[in-house]
Amino acid sequence: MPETIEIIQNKTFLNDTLKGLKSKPKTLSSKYFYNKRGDELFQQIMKLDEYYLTDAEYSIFESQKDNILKAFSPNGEDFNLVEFGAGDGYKTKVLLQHFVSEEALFDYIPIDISQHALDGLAQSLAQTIPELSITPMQGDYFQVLDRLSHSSTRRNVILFLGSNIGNFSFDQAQNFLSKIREDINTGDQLLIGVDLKKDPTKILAAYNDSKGVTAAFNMNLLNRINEELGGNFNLESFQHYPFYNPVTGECKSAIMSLKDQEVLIGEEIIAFKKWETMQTEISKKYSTDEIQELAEKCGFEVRYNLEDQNGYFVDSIWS
Ligand code: AVI
Repeated sequence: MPETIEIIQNKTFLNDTLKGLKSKPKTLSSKYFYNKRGDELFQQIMKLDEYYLTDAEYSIFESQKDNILKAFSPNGEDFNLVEFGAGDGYKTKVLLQHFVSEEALFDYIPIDISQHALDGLAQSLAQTIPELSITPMQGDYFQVLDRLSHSSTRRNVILFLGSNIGNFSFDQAQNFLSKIREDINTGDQLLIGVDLKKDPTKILAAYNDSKGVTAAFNMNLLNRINEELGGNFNLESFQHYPFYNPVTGECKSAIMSLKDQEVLIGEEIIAFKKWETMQTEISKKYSTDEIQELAEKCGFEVRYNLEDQNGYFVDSIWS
């Protein structure tokens, strides 16, 4: 990465961090989870038994891949399959493999801010599904979507998987989805993976696994501040603390101070009271009625809700 870009990114990280830690209650932004170590830990989380979300969505794709293709292309029409934040494509490959074997006419367009992530995905897909037509696009989701909507005559089908929508509050989700609605054309569709409200014990276990991987993922944010912003957080004096509110469906992850203490970040001193928290992430769960409400508020119509056999997760197809 060129040095000037790195300096600007560090400055934004520093400004966001200090702003969050000076607000009441204290917050840290979850977008900074994903450095190299954070990516590795998230990969491990997705393989945990307690983190049921990945398996649930995978099983929906396995069992409904044919119905999904029919929903996207009822009469064999060609389309762009546009994925927001494709990651390693583990679940998407189930659909891609099926669509290719059915000789569907589509181009797979993964969008990601990280060129590195896109290169890795393209390489692995070239090996596993060599017949796939793939056009990775690096950049901001909305800029790329806007470009596609104006330059391509094909219908766009957008994938936003893995309960990524849950990392927004309801209002933020509404803004994000309304922006998608503004950028797409009539006939385009959206498939969105949403984690459903369920037994609170099940949800909490997913964010407080017995191996402590999620705790390490959350606390890695403090390591990152130490390493990149000259912080001196002592990780022993803080604790991962997730909590779930079944009324709002919000599972929030926080980091709690275990004593009165002061932490240095660059040249700033931040004071913590014993038991004080920094909220780091929101992972919101929805009921199917709330999904309906969200879709309608953003100008979409829910066409299908595809659930896994346990009723944990839904892939909702909107037009
Ligand atoms: C990426 N996102 C949907 C995950 C979630 O479930 O909110 C991130 C995560 N945080 C802790 N575990 C997983």
